[in-house]
Amino acid sequence: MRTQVGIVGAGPAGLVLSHLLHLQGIESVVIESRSRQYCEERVRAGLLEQGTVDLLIETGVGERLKREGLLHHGIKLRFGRRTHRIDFKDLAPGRGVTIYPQQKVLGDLFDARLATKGRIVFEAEGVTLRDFDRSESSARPTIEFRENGKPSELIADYIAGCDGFHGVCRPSIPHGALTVFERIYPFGWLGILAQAPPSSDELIYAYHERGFALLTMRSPQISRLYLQCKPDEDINDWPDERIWNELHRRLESDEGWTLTEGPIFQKGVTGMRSFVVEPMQFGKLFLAGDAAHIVPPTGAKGLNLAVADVRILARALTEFYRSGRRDLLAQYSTTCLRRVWQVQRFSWWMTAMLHIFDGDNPFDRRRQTAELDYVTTSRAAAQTLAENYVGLPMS
Ligand code: FAS
Ligand code: PHB
Repeated sequence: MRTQVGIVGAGPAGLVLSHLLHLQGIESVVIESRSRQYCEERVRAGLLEQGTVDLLIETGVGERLKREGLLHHGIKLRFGRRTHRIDFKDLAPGRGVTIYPQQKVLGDLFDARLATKGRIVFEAEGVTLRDFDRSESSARPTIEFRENGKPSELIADYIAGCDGFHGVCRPSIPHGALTVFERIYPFGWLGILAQAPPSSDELIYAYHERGFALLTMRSPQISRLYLQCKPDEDINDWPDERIWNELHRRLESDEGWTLTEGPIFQKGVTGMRSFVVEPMQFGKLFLAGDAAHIVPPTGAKGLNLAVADVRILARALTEFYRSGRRDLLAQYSTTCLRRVWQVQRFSWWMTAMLHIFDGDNPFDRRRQTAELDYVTTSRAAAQTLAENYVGLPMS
């Protein structure tokens, strides 16, 4: 097969890129190792920044998002059994966040790509890359894979590595050509989906001596809740009753608020890390999304950062095919990394402010409480949180 842009991975990064390129008349083929059903059933992010929502709506894949997305103009911080609201209408006018599951974002994009005869190879096996590491025009970047057991290859002008943290694209880059920046947190998140109407109209981030807790949602009928846990926590040690007991304790308040329980139909544990590789490109291979960087989910930035990367990559590829300009392609990594580090800073800050770190002394607890007190009483501090949370303006 021959195409202009070969994309590895049908997550938010790969599908948004393929969609944006299509709108510019640029051909792409997406190579995905899983089935469509698996991709659409994988429970991941649920919160979209204003910029992500605007892009999906502007580019014609926002109909269901407009109908079903839950627009929020604030979040709540809970500590010391009291709740404090961060008001986006006041602190980041015109910008909010929207609760809309990642699975549905992918579903909308799959529908759009396939409706316009977009080529997506599902269940591709043994994906490997070659000849991407030379920038000469003679280079023939190639993605090799097996489709239905049959060896196949896709030759492209450029390859976009959108295959997530555990993909093959980043490891395909010669060792030493990339610099890795990483911080692994001494805790994880135990997340549940429950058939229970959300007990709050906005997200509640709770700081508690027993550990962090987050109340979020997927719809007016489905709650999503997270608990700070050990990084290697065994989910079998958490029967539903224990999960609800712990959530009640960590989300406790003196404001006459109660948490509504319901049947838990999904639960899992995810580890937490901050991770960045530099540069985000090598020869004719461009890394985007989780393939290049991971943020702890406390700031709800993972999916949004993936979309921000491919917005920049699509613009650079469009300029190349339109005018032969290569400068935007050459600047791709530098342009992305500015936002990546801003988002890394915010996600680390939210994580450090709201989680209990093992072995930290009482000084840290007082410091964290003082930080929460400052963020919820200083307009300047609250505005900093708000503008980062709704999403920094796109470059
Ligand atoms: P993705 O990982 O989404 O997509 C990569 C795609 O590449 C996948 O479809 C994969 O199957 C495919 N692939 C992998 N290897 C391949 C290979 N060798 N060949 C071909 N295809 C290959 N973010 C939040 O903001 N809030 C959350 O609550 C949240 N929860 C998360 C929970 C989990 C368990 C994880 C892992 C992430 C979570 N995230 C969350 C972050 C998440 O949303 C990611 O940032 C987002 O999916 C990144 O999108 P992509 O870069 O497209 O990578
Ligand atoms: C989610 O809805 O899954 C979610 C929301 C906010 C976060 C993390 C996850 O910070």
